[in-house]
Amino acid sequence: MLELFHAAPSYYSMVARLALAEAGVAYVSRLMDIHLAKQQLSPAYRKLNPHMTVPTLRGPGLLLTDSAQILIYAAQQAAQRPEQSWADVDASRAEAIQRAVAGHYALSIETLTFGKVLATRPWFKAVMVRMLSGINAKLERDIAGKPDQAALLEAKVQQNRARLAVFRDRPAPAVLAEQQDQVAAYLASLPPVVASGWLFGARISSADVVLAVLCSRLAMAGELALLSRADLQSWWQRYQQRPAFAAADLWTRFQRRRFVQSLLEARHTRFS
Ligand SMILES: N[C@@H](CCC(=O)N[C@@H](CS)C(=O)NCC(=O)O)C(=O)O
Repeated sequence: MLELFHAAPSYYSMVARLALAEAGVAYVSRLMDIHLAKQQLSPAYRKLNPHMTVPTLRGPGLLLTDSAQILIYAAQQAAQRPEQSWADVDASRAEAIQRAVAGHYALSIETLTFGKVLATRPWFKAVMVRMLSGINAKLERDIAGKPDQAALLEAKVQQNRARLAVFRDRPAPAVLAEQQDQVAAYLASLPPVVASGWLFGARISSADVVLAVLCSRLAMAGELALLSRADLQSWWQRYQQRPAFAAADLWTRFQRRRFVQSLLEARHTRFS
């Protein structure tokens, strides 16, 4: 049986959940607390996923540590069931689909999300700076104690320094405006969608999966106005009706109670 290590409100976890739901791949849910307990930094999870991020998909002879890999795996699984296969199997469309997926992965969803939070709730900056500095202090202690893992831990420290350089040192409205421009340019680059179809024809594709998660995040961040194209708005309305959309638990608003519940549930998750 496959196990998906993921966090309820996490963007890339949602990519994995939607990809697996669209491909009809069943898995056991292993919820993680990446926010307060920070289970992604624990030595046991680090062994599973050295990037210390979610999602991770584990199964017999399978370990995928990135949502992009899980998306490819899901497309391959879908291809094995003709009634569920995605447009990705169509050689004439594969390259354009891959470009659309790569364009999505070039966006910094985290910068968009927290740029918005900080632009609208400036008090959150102190919380975020304290959190990132605290994590780095802990990682630096770990580096001293575990020289064999120093390179990976050091990479995480550098990533947090880069986050501080954006969220602490730059004005949030400028950070947000930059991300809004990038998302707008990405959305403008997508192909025109015909009524009742998906991005690349009559079947969904990997690009539809990532666009659905992007739209969910834009909705949650109050940035859905960036979806200005009428064809994409109608695509988004239709996508939300797909059974996989509900099955994948895509968050279009922050659900405080469910967030807390997921943190409690995550306490029981083991990684070995
Ligand atoms: N490239 C990775 C990115 C994963 C990622 O950044 N996940 C976030 C949650 S959406 C995470 O685990 N953050 C925790 C951390 O960076 O400590 C993927 O696509 O899986």
